[in-house]
Amino acid sequence: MTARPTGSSAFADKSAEAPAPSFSRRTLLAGAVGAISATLLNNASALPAQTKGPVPSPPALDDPGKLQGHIPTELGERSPFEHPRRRVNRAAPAGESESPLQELYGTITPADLHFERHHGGVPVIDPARYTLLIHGMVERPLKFTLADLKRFPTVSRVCFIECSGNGYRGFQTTTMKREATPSWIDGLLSTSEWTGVSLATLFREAGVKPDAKWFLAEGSDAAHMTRSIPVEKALDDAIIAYAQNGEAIRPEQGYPARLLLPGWEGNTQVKWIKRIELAKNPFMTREETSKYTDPLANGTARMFSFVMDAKSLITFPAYPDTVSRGWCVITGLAWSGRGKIARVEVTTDGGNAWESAELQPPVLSKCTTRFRHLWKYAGGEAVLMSRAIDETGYVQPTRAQLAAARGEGTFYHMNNIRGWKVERSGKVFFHVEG
Ligand SMILES: Nc1nc2c(c(=O)[nH]1)N[C@H]1C(S)=C(S)[C@@H](COP(=O)(O)O)O[C@H]1N2
Ligand SMILES: [Mo]
Repeated sequence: MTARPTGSSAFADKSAEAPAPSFSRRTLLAGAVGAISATLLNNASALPAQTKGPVPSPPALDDPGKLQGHIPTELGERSPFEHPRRRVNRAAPAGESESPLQELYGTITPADLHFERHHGGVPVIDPARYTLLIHGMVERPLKFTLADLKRFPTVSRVCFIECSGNGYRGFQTTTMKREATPSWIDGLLSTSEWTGVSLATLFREAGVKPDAKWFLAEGSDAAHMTRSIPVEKALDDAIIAYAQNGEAIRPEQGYPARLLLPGWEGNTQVKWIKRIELAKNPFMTREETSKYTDPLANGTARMFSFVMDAKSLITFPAYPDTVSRGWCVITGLAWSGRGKIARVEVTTDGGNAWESAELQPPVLSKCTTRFRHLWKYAGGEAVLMSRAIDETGYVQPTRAQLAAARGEGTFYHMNNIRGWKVERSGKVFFHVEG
C-alpha cells in the first residue's frame, strides 16, 4: 500500500476505480507504510483536526472560522464539493473524452479536463529519450532533443483545439437528440495557453529549401498519425508545444511535445510528434484521403479542409437545465479558426429577433470567446440560439445553409447554428432549426 499525503482525496473520483486507501497516524508510526517521507511524518504529527489528503474531509462547518484549516500541500486539488468530469465517449485506444463545457467558466480549459481524441491510445514517452527529427528538403537535417527545443526562444499562445468531427451531432439528424448536453454536442473543444518553440524557428535552423511547400508531421503513438501541412502555416503561427497552462503538456495532449496549428482542425495537430519531413507535395496519407476529407453532394470531396469555421454554442441554459421566470444570463462560447470573434448574436424567439451579446474580454484570435446575454424569461416556450460572426465577416450558417453547401453526407466541420428549446415547464432541450 502506498499513501499519498498530497495526492487525490477520497472525493477525487466517482468512477469505478478503487477508493484511495485511508491510513491513520498509528499505522504510519507502526511502519505499515514503507515509503513515507520524513516530511509527511512531521506533517502528520502536526495534523490539525481539519485535514485533507487520503482521509475524507469532514463535513463543512457552519462556521469554518471555528477550526484551523488544512496545512499547505505540495500539490493542490479541487474543492471536495466540485466534480467536473470529462465524459468518456469511447473507452478504447481509438477513443475520446469530451470537455464538460457546461461546467466551465471563462475560456481556459483546466488541463485535466481538456478533451482527448486519440487513435491508438496515449503512449508513454521518456522525455530523456525523446527526439524530433526534421529532414527531407532541408539544408541540414536536424534531430532535436527536448532540452534542445527548450533552449530556443519560447512563444506562448492561448488558442482552442477543436476536433474536425466536433459537433456532427448538431447536424446529423440520425444522431441528433433532444436530450443532449453542450459537451455531448460540442465537447471536443478545449482552450489552453500553449508554450513551446515556433516551428518557423526550427525551420530556419534546418534551412528549408525554397521548393519545399509541404511537410509531413508524424506522431510516435501506435496510430502513427501522419498529416501533410503547408509550409506556409509553419511560417505563420505553428508551434511545437511542450507546455500547457503553465506546466508540461499532459500525456493525453502529446507529452512531451505536439504540433500546434492555431485555428486548424484538431486532427492536424499531431501529438507526440517525432518527425517532420519537408517535401514539394502533400504526402496523401490515410488521414487526409480516406479520413478528414469532406464528401460533397456533387460527388466530389473537399480535401485539406484545415481551418475551423466560426461557431458558437450556448452552454447555459442548456439540457438538462430548467429555467424559471425572471432574469437569466444566457452564456456560451464562440470561436473562429480565422481570427477574432467580432460579434455574437443571440435570439430568444427562435430567430425572429437577433440581438448582439456582450463579449467578455479577452477576445483573442483563434481562441474561444465567452459571451453573455441578459434575458427576461416570461414563461412559456422559447427557442434560444446563438450565431458567431468573425473578424473576416463570416457568419455562422444555419443547418439549411450548411446542408446546401456541403450536402447531408458530411461528418466534419459541422458548425451550423444550434440552440435550445425551452418548454412550457421551463425544461431545456437541444434544438436545431431546419
Ligand atoms: N499522434 C497523434 N496525434 C493526434 C491524434 C492521434 O491519435 N495521434 N489525434 C488527433 C485528433 S483527431 C485530434 S482532434 C487532436 C486532439 O487533441 P487532444 O487529444 O489534445 O485534445 O489530436 C490530433 N493529434
Ligand atoms: Mo479529431
